[in-house]
Amino acid sequence: MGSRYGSFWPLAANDEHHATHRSHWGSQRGVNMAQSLTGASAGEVRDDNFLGLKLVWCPPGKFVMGSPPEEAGRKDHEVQAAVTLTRGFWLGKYEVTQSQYTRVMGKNTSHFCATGAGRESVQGLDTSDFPVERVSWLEAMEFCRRLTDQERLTGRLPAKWQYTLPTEAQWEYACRAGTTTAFHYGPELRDFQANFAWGFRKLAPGVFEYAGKTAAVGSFDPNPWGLCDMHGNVDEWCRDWRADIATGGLDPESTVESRWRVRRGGNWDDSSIFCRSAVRYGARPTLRFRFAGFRIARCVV
Ligand SMILES: [Ca+2]
Repeated sequence: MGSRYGSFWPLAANDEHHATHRSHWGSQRGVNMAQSLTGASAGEVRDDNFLGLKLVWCPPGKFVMGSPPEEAGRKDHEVQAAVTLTRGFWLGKYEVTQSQYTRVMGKNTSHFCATGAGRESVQGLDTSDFPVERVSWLEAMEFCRRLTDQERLTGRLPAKWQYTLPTEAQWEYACRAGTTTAFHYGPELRDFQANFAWGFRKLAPGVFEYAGKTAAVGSFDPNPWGLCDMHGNVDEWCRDWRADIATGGLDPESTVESRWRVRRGGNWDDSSIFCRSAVRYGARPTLRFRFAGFRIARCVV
């Protein structure tokens, strides 16, 4: 695993949690599921939830968060910091789609859908698999709470595990997937690699269109762990309050209230430098943007 994923250093599997879940579920039908909630290797995919939402295993490990001073487009607040994530977690392979959001929340407030203000730009398109946007941080967390409740009722989710938003550190760790360049693809983000401004979307062989809108999730190549659209498409809410700089350390999460919650990854309307792995933006948790959606994590909290 170490050689395949470059500078990624795996830690030992968390046997303590494994054992706890086995004893709790030992006499119930969830025994096999609970035993196996710890993934085996980076990139393992599960869809063991009522949405069939695909989740990718991100193993425990260490990485350097932030960007080096020489990175093009780098901001001062992207100070590099060593991070250790002591527990593995599952992260959505894709951004949450409009159909998934509607099933859980009973509404679709997206700009780019048949009932949204941007309906003309998606006329004739089925946007079910487009990422949901115009969701606030609070609504994203409510989605996670409802999914958690539902999965606990079915016995698929042990008490210590939750669906939630990833921390900023988890997000960047998963985005990089062992890479240290500005993008998981390398030092540049090129056309046809992501949905970003001045990138182009391939509609058919030889036919290209400037996007200017969201694209169906998974329209572009995944990163080394199989995660799609970490660069561009929609900005993704993270769980943390946005601190001035990321401090690193063990399982970091900024819980000190500030004005903003963190948004990561850039969006369809950003130029490539705003889609870099290290870019850290934020917004008030009540705001909705046609630029911002989310992907979910399943982890021990
Ligand atoms: Ca994205």
